[in-house]
Amino acid sequence: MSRTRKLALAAIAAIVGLSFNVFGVVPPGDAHGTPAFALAADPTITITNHGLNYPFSPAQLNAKVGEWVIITNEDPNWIHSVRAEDNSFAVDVYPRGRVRLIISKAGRYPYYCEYHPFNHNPATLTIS
Ligand SMILES: [Cu+2]
Repeated sequence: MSRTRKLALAAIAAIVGLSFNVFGVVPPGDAHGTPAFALAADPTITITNHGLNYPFSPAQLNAKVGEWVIITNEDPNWIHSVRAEDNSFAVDVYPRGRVRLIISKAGRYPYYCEYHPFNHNPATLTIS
């Protein structure tokens, strides 16, 4: 195996190690996760640390039913969550961690961080 290929496999392993699947939206039988690594094209919510503010970016994200939604926490210090206001899904994302969410039901899902409810911007995930 070439050195380049070994490095590529190590990089993929590192990404997979940081990622895990979350089941979103009841009924659970309709939600599913697949172990894999994120692609650049996946719709992504990024959480960053700006002092006392931890913006969700973009504030409005559109995705399709069954599509991977990647949540990346670039904050090196704090765990954050993405919890739908209607409790359809709730995921914790560790510092510098990444979670993949698959939502099986179309809808408009305003969400928040349960750990810092006043330090994030209002944000919505719209699934069509
Ligand atoms: Cu938070």
